[in-house]
Formats: sequence, structure tokens, C-alpha cells
Amino acid sequence: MDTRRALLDALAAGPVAGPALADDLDVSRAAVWKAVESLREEGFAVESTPDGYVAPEAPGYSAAGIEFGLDAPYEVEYHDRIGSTNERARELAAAGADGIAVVADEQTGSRGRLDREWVAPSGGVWLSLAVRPDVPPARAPLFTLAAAVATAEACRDAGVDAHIKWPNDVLVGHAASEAGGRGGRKVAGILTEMEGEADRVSWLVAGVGVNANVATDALPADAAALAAEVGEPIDRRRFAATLLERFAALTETPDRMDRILPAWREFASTLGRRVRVDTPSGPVTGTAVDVEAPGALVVETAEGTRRVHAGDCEHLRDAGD
Ligand code: BT5
Repeated sequence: MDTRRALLDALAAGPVAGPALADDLDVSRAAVWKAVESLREEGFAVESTPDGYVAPEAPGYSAAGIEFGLDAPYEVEYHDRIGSTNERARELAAAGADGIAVVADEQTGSRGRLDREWVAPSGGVWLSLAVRPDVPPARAPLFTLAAAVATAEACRDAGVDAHIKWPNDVLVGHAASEAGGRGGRKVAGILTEMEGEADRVSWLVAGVGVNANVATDALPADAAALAAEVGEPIDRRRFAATLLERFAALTETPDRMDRILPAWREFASTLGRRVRVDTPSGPVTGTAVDVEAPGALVVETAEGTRRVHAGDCEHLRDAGD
């Protein structure tokens, strides 16, 4: 681990005596001092006190702010404004990066699935994590489900009762009468991109867009924002850190990945519902009964059981469709 990150972790636990940290890390005192200076340059205002270095009281929404005390093996690259965090994360991943989260306050050219436009003004949590998991490409859809679970958990941690619509939408509100009867308004979306070799994923980018502190009138009509739900701005630093921690907790080892489907089922509002899924081979209408590895929705239709691997899912009103 580098000195900067070790310093951030130590600061999260209390005042840090520079010489003691240098000894612990087996680096020079000058190296610790340089790390302190570089954090200050990033805007993370480390204070010098008689007890040692102390973290700023309100670490901002920044790379150092998110990495501060982060319990996940990821680095953060922060941009005030960028075209698309997914595009940047793809670039980093293709160049060999593993475990880097690209975070931006604003995106000017972000995309959803099928190249759809994603609206991403200043104030959101726009985050793309590049990882190189040692799994076969067929397991990749599990990472999308894990990102949805991690996002829903971070929403709940921020005080918003979010649920997941298969496969990748995080919604708030349950009433079928709301927002065109789709059973909720979209507060977050996920776009996973990957490059696979024959037997393993080469890299994978999990891109998450969360309408955090964004005015709802800047968003599409059926979208929701966390700040509007809780009545005040949410702590984006904590939100991003929670999201990354939960994602790591679900994906960092193969045995952890076994927890993804059960966790997804717990947050899902799609199961037990009448749905219509527009798939590449036509619409599938019926009752969604389960999600199966690595992410297929199981739908009971009039013609029998169908397993759907990709598509746009609409929740139908229960009283017929
Ligand atoms: C998604 O696509 O929901 C995936 C969105 C992923 C965005 C993140 S942000 C960070 C990273 N960088 C990127 O460039 N992308 C990722 P999809 O299921 O195709 O939904 C797209 C549709 O959602 C659009 O066609 C709009 O109808 C709607 N939409 C656009 N912006 C929205 C917003 N901010 N909130 C809610 N809905 C939105």
C-alpha cells in the first residue's frame, strides 16, 4: 500500500504522529511529510496539532475524501467534470488498471445501455470502477447485480428506501400509480462494460449513476433524486465510500460472490410481479419468479418458463395488463 493511502487510513483512526507512522510503514519521515503535503494540495486539509496530524473535520467529495478510511481495495480518481466516467475507466482498464474508481461531479457525455443518453449534471454520484476479476466472462452479469445491490445499500444508508428493478435500475417509491405505473422512479442506473478473453474476464467496468444532490427538474420526468427524498443534501463522500465497500464485500473473492444473488433477491421489487421484458428477440410477458446465476430473470409466461438474459423490464399493474 502506498504511503498516501496508509496515511489516510491512519488519519481515519485518530491523530497520527509522523515519525511513528514512518516507522510503522518503514518509510522515511520525509516520505510521510510529502504524503501530507500532497493530500493538502488535493484539498484534503490535514492539520498539524500537538497530538500529530489530524484529518479535516468535513473531508470533501474528492479522491482523498472518498479514500479516507475506505475499507475496500480501490483507488479513486476524481474529476470535477468529465465526458464519461465509464469511458475514462475503460481507458484505465485497457492500460492495465485494477481497482480504480473514476468519480466525477458532472459528466458531459455519459451513456446508459444501448448508447442511450444519461443525464449527469453537477451534484450526482457518477462513478465507474475498473477491476480485473479472475472469473469466466459468463459470470460478468453478476457484477451488474452486485453494483445494483451496493447502490441500493448505499441509498438505504443515506435514509432512502430503494429497491432494484431487474436488472440494473435502482428505484424509489412503490405505488403503481406513480411515474407511468412502473412501480417507482429511477434514482440510479448501472452500465457494466467488459472485455473478455476465452476463459476469463480481462477487465470489467461497473458504472453507476446516482441522482444524489441533483435538482429533479434537471432530470428526466420519471427520475428521482436522493436529496429530494430525504429533504436535504446527502453526504456524497460517505455514499460513494459505502457503495465501494459493499461492492468489494460482494465481489472480491469467489465465495463472496455466492452472496450476490441472495442479496439481490432481498432488494428486488421485480420478483413476484407481472412484467414485460423487451428482449432482443421480442417481448416476454408474465410473472417474474426468480433471478438465476449469472443474472437471468425467470419469467412464468402463458407458454411456459422463460429465462431472460438482457432487456428492458417494465413492471405491469397487477390487475392485468
Ligand atoms: C442506465 O441505462 O440506467 C445506465 C446508466 C449508467 C450511468 C453511469 S453514470 C457513471 C457511468 N458513466 C457513464 O457514461 N455511464 C455510467 P438505461 O437502463 O439504458 O437507462 C437510460 C435511460 O434512463 C435514458 O434513456 C433515460 O430515459 C433515463 N435517464 C437518463 N438520465 C437519467 C437520470 N439521471 N436519472 C434517471 N433516469 C435517467
